Amino acid sequence: MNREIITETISRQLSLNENSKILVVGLGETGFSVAKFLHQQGIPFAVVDSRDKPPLNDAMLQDFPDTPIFTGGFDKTAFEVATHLIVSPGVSLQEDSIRKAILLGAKLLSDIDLFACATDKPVIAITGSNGKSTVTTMLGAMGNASNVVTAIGGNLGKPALDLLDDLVELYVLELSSFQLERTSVLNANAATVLNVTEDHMDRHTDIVDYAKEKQRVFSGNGVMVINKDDPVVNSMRVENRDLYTFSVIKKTGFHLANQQGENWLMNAELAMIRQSELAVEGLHNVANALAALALGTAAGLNNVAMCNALRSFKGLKHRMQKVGRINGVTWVNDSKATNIGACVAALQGYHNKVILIAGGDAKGADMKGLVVAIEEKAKCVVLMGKDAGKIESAINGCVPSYRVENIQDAVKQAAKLAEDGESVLLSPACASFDQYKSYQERGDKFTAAVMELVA
Ligand code: UMA
Ligand code: ADP
Repeated sequence: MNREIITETISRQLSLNENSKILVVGLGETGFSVAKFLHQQGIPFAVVDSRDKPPLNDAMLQDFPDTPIFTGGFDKTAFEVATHLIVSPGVSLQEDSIRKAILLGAKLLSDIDLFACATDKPVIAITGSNGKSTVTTMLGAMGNASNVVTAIGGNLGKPALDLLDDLVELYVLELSSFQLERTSVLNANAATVLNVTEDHMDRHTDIVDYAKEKQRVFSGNGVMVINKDDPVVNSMRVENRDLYTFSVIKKTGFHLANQQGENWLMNAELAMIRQSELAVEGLHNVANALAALALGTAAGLNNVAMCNALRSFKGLKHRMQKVGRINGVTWVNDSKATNIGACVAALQGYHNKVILIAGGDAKGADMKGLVVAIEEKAKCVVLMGKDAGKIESAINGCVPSYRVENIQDAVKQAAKLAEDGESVLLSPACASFDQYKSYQERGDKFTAAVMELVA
């Protein structure tokens, strides 16, 4: 889309123009992508970040030396004069300065709103508590295998605005509840909420509020892709909208069926691909593949190409990633399991009992949701991090538990407990931020500690 059309769309849909007083809140990846976009559009803005030295501060000073930047707190005056706030997902909308500015009449926007105004190409939007990155990546591969130039990003990888390119024919966006809660003009051609289980309870009032924000992915009039196995998602259906459903239990649009002794992923009566041909394991990944097939079909992708992409998709790092087999013990890195639902899905994939390493920052979740799966599938648990005690109290001695200081000690402890033929699973059910920069750092340190066992 050319600059004039984008300017006109932004002005019409977001009432945003060169006279607006725009405040970009947050100078991380999102804030910087917004700054680049507004600059390109010739729209002036200021930036604020509560941190003393936000990550993109230097880049901002270098690329946009004339833009006012306020750091080390939320500058009161900057918020008072703002007519529009473009708020990064890491910043809570409950922040005093934001609430006050909105009460004074400032309009709340997100980078996704800007993105939505800046493209007329098809967009697939994916949210859910778990599986977003997996399904987004599957769709990226499916699009490119269908010879459709496909760009993926959002909560995963590049911020949405950095993806904009005239050559792109299909955008696939992973969206978090934080991105969705501040977005109002997205109208994706196809969208899904993969599942809803408790997460981010430190930022949302309760699971109802969290689900409501996720539901915003369906705003507009695109195709809804609904998980029939999740009652919360199933209740999000809207009358008179194009709908695809998927299920790993029931016969519905996209489903799993046994044909002549083999499980097939089906689109109605059409057998698309055998479950055994998927390169990723676990029933949750079958659900992910069905969701991706439904979204891809809604976007008009080619059936053969979609199935070929699924055959080649080996899964992402830090998600049920086999790290190695040492002295007969298999070590698995599922550091991205940052909530209860992901940890339960990981445990459910095992036939034999495992040694589970869990703990970290529970983000306000009630750890009772882990108990049944731990009782059924864990021989014992090794617990670390801020909320280790919360898990210990929840499981109340149903299996033995061991407290450790960090991931290296967890690996040493698990190595003592594991016997030939068993598996050790890092699937923390918690975020990593209490002890590590990210789930990636936690997973990498786990892998390094496992490798040291070989040495
Ligand atoms: N922060 C402050 N003060 C500020 C601004 C931010 O303290 O003024 C803190 C936030 O509380 C947060 C951190 O800085 O702890 C980063 O916040 P940000 O909004 O600047 O983050 P970005 O760098 O823009 O990254 C965001 C997403 N991060 C979050 O939602 C926390 C990234 O998702 C996303 O990839 C990126 O935008 C591009 O779209 C990461 C994430 O952890 C992977 N997402 C959460 C998740 O998946 O569970 C939702
Ligand atoms: P997200 O982007 O939503 O965090 P990922 O694909 O990165 O999702 O996976 C995060 C965690 O959730 C991993 O531990 C993974 O094994 C698990 N997971 C993936 N898909 C599902 C699903 N459909 N249901 C439950 N857990 C899942």
